[in-house]
Amino acid sequence: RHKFWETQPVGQFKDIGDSSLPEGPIELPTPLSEVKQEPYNLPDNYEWVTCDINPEEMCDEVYNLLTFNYVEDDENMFRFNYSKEFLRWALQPPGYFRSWHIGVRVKSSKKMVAFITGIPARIRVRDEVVHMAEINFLCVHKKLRTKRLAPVMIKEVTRRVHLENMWQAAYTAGIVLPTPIATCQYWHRSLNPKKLIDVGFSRLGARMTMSRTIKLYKLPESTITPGFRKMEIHDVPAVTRLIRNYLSHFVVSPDFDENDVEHWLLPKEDVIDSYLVESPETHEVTDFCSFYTLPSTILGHQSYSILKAAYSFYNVSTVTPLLQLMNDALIVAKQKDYDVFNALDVMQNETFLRELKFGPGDGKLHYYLYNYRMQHALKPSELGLVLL
Ligand code: YNC
Ligand code: MG
Repeated sequence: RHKFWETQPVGQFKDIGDSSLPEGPIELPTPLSEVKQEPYNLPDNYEWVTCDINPEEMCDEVYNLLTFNYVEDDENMFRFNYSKEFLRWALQPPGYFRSWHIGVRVKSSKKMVAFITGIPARIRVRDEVVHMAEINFLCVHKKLRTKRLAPVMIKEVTRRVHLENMWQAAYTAGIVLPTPIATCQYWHRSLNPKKLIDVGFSRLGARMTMSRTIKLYKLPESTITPGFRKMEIHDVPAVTRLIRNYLSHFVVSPDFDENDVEHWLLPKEDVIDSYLVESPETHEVTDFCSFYTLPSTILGHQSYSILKAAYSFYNVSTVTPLLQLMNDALIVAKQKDYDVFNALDVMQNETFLRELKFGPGDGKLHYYLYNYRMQHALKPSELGLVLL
C-alpha cells in the first residue's frame, strides 16, 4: 500500500493497538560517521540546490514554485499563497540550518521544480523534550507528479537532519499516511461573508438571505477587553512565562524559550499578529492571542484573485475568558480586512468555535511524528502544537 512509508521508522498501520510496542523512538541514533555523506541520487536531468531565501532572486524562485504548485483544496478552487516575508519567517527561526532548505532544479534550464524544508524545534512529548525537525513545504511541480520524487526529497532532508544529530521530526499533511498521532479539523469564521460566498468559499445557509448573513457575522468596531493591546518586544519574558505554563498542559507541544517567543510571536506585519491583555490595575500580562497571515489564490474567478485568511496560532487565557479573547482577535482581524479567520480544533479551541460562529471545514489535517511511536492517537484537545 505504502511502498515508501512501509520502509520508514514511523508507526505502521499493522501495529495499531499493539500494546507491547513502547512509546518513544523507533530506531536508535547511528554514529554520525555512519550517516550517508553524499546526497541521494536524483533522476539524470535534475540537481540539488541548497536555498538561501534571503536574496530576493532565490526567494522569488521558491515563492513562484509554491504559488503555482503548492497545496490546493479538494475542489481546486484555492491554493495557498505564502508570502516571501512569511517564508523567511517560517524558515529562519533561532538556530535554523540553511542546509535544510532544499530545492531541486532542472540542470539545463535551472528551473526550480521541487522543494522541501526542515527547521529545528524542541518538541515536548509528555515529560520528554526531543530535538526535532519540523518538515514543511514539500512541493513537486505539477508536471513532475507521481514519479516518486517525493520519497527522494524526504530521504534527502532526513539525511541532512541526521547530519545535525537529530533523529525525530514532526509534520502535518492533509492526506492519511502511516500513522497520524492526531487528526484535526479546520474551522472557519466568516469576516467578509459576501466575498466568501461570491468566490465559492462558503454558501448561503438554508433560509438565509445575504443581508441576514452579513448581520449574523457582524462584529463590533473595536475590541472589548480593557488592556488589550499589541505585543511589544519588552513583553517577551512575560509572554514566555504565560505560554510555557499553558503549553505544559498538553501531551505534545513546542518547548518555547524567550528567543523562540521573540521569533515566533513578536508581531511582523502581514506575517504574524500577537495581542495580549495587560491588566490596567496590576500591569500583569494575563492573556495572549495570535494569528498568522496566509492568503490563498482564488483560482479562476472574475472579480477576486486573493482570499485574505488569518490562522489562529497560540492563545492563552488566564483571566479574560478565552471566548472573549478570541472575539477580540476576530475584531482586530476584521479591522485589518481579513476575509476569514481559521482555527484548528487543537488545544482548547473547541470551547469557542461554535459560539463564535466558526463553521467546520471539509478535509482534515493529520499530525505525524517521524521515528517516535505513540501508543494511542491523541485527541485534538491534547495537542498543543500548530505548524505553519
Ligand atoms: C506528503 N504530503 O504517500 P507511499 S505537507 C508525506 N507527506 O509514498 P510521488 C507524502 N508523504 O505511500 P507526488 C505526501 N504526499 O507509496 C505524498 N507522499 O509510501 C508520499 N502536492 O511520491 C506518498 N504538499 O513523488 C507516496 O508523489 C509517495 O509526485 C509518492 O509528490 C507528492 O509539506 C507531493 O500537498 C506532496 O507537491 C510533493 O503531490 C505533491 O504526488 C505536491 O510519486 C501539492 O510520497 C503540495 C502538497 C505537501 C504538504 C508537507 C509535510 C511533508 C512531510 C514529509 C515527510 C517528512 C518526514 C520526516 C523527515 C525528517 C526525518 C528526520 C529525522
Ligand atoms: Mg514525483
